[in-house]
Amino acid sequence: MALNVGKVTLLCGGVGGAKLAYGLAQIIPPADLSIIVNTGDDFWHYGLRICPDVDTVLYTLAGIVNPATGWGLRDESHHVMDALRSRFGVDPWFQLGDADLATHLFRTDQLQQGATLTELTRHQARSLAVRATVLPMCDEEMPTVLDCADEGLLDFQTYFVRLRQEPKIRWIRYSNAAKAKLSPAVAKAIAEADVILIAPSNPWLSIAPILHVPGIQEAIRSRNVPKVAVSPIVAGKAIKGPAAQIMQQLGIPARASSVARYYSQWIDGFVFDQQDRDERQTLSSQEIQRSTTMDTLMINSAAKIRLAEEILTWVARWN
Ligand code: FO1
Repeated sequence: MALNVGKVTLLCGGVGGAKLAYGLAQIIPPADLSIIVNTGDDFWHYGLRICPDVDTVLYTLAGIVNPATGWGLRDESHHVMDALRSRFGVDPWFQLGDADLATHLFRTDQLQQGATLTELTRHQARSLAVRATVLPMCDEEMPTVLDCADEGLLDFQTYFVRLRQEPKIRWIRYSNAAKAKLSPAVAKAIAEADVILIAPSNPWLSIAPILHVPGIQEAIRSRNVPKVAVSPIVAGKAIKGPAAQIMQQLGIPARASSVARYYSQWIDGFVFDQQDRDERQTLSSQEIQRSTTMDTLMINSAAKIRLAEEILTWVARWN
């Protein structure tokens, strides 16, 4: 089903957000879809610039993502990581597949030649025949840093992958935000959107970094169009990853309504999962004007497309 709701701009993180991006890409013309992707997870590793969420979104839209993990490439080999381990005794705790390494080599080389992340991501998208506009949240490095109870300050991937999200988070820093700028491409995607969506990504690790790019909150608030977030919390648990555990550590009740309240200053609609009908009743229309329930679990391609359709059909009825 093709839906005519105009231009849609999605804010998203990696695996979970990419699923909704995929659903949207199947039902709206590519020229009408922009995806602003978190780059707070990005880091330098073996001298290479790695942008996990941007790559996850691109690989997902291109249909070449590893279905078992939701990140990396399908049918991937790992000769380089194996050689690092066997020849040099290095622990390849962050697994970079051989073909995926080509992405990081290309990106690093382009950055060193003076390309911006936005420009080279456009190049990457073109090479993968991805026609939707995929935008890094900004061109500057803005690493998310976790302040943890026992370990102190940890960079994102050390916390997330190396330490398996076990450290107890005390605080999250969206570092370098003061030096980041709203890129013209991100400003345009927000200014021209007829609908702004927030994917069911981790609010504190994936969406908050985007919202900390200077000027982006004002840009979103200034738009008088439907602005809708989809809950990443279902029945008190995160669909994927440590969102619920982080909420508890930060003293926030691990409930979908907490996420709705966190987003309430930017959005006017919230999608709860169908399992959270009771939870929805706890949210007043003063807090968020509109809310609804849907099956948000996106367990296969059909479910991703169905959720995208239901969200856009819902907002199309607002006027
Ligand atoms: N996640 C893991 O749990 N282990 C890995 O070794 C790993 C490698 C990796 C390589 C490239 C890439 O684009 C993503 C990768 N991820 C890996 C996923 C990534 O760490 C996280 O899922 C995101 O940063 C959170 O959105």
